[in-house]
Amino acid sequence: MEREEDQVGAMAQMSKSLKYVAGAIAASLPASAAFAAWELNMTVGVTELSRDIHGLHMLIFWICVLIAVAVFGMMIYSLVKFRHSRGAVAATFDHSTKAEIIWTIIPCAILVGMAIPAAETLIKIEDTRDSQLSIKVTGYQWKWQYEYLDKNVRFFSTLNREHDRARQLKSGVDPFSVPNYLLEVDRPLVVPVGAKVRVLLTSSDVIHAWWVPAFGMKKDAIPGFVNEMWFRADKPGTYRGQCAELCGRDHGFMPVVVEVKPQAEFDAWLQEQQQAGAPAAASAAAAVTVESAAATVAKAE
Ligand SMILES: [Cu+2]
Repeated sequence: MEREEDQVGAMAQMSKSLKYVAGAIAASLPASAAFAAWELNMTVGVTELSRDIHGLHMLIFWICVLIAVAVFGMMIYSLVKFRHSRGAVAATFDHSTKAEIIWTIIPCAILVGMAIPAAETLIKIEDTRDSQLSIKVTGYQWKWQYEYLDKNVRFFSTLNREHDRARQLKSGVDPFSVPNYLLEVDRPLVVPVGAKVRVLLTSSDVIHAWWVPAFGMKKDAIPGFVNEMWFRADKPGTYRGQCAELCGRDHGFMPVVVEVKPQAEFDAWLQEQQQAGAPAAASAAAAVTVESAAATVAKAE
């Protein structure tokens, strides 16, 4: 009797742990818009690269479908047509140069046919030349820092406070009542529409990965290294993503939000940021001047 109870207890314990494991797996899955809508296919996205990547993905997919239909069709046909009950007799030859040539040339041609468009897209992805804007993105545990190079604008982007509160255990806030739950920040990255934006990725602590699914691009931010990527968004809007590298305890709480604005609105925003940051920059410059003056005085003494 006691044993039975033990068993029941152990089973209950096991199903509880299974629930935790399932919960952990569910929590670690990316909460992208595509996933939320239960779409099976990749999303097309809003950038030149994401469309190219989607086009390449569909091309390779249909080539694979054709191969599968041809190979399985031939197999099923042969199995049915040449079955033993219909008196089929196995061939006796053990080598065919002709067959070997055919089954070498056809797959090679298919692979070359796939490699050409794939290489074209890969080269395009790596080509960061002629960008209109360069932004340095630094990953921190657990936030992002954006620096507009040569524009004197730099800020941190952190998980929105309301969302941070909602995620706390016993916060009393129903996460389902929070729009874009855990995909909202205090200060989003702002970029102009139609501009080629070069992103320089690095990290100050551990490996992170900057990812916006609608842009089709994801790259690691590694301490001590600078990775490069680019995107050109052709539709204004707000695009959301997440850190895609298991970077520590709060890995799930460092979202990426990008606002794509028309050029004029972006210029106004940039100017506003520059003005807001100007006093700090000026005082920093003044501090440097004072320091160097002090050093000169010290040297003279
Ligand atoms: Cu991270």
